[in-house]
Amino acid sequence: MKTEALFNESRVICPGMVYLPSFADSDQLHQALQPVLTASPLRQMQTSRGFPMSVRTSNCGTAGWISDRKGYRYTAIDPLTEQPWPDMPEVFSSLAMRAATEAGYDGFRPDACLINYYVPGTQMGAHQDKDERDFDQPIVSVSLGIDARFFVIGPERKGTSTAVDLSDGDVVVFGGASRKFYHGVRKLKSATHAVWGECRCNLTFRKAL
Ligand SMILES: O=C(O)CCC(=O)C(=O)O
Repeated sequence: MKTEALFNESRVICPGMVYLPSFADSDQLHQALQPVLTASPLRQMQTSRGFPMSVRTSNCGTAGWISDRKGYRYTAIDPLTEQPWPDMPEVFSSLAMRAATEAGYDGFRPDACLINYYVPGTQMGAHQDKDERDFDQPIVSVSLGIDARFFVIGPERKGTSTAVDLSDGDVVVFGGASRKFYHGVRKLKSATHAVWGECRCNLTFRKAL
């Protein structure tokens, strides 16, 4: 892997992308997540090329992001349970709205929360979030559990990346110029968190529809 610059300053990672350390209440979110995962369990989705995704996922909100051989999209119905996705807990939506406002994006009202579950050894390759209708709306990404190295490249997949080491409770908001920047998560190192155990949970809030 090429060396990448490690971001260690406060707030602005790159134009439009704001880092809010220790912004989220991890215990409260952990509690609120349990009934969501009972209703719509974590599962390993397939990429459009038929490969299993590294992370397990689920969703809550009126729209849920899915991936299968037909491609990437939002659905109102969970294909696993054939029921609507569970409601987004109020503590989730209020956190996402507060974080967006804090980062300078007023009026954000998420309708989708993608839940990404990482265990040590899993990762997320560089990608853009571009399945949403309105790219003027930011994305709020909440890190819970064990640490992970998040990286952002820019509008093209190729280029120098900037890395940010994210810990439990950290939030990254990306909108404006960075809304469609390529980003991802490096392979997780082994660790254990007192509440989340040997895993990292990422909640990604979006206005999908
Ligand atoms: O896990 C993360 O911090 C990033 C998740 C992500 O990039 C995504 O869901 O699109």
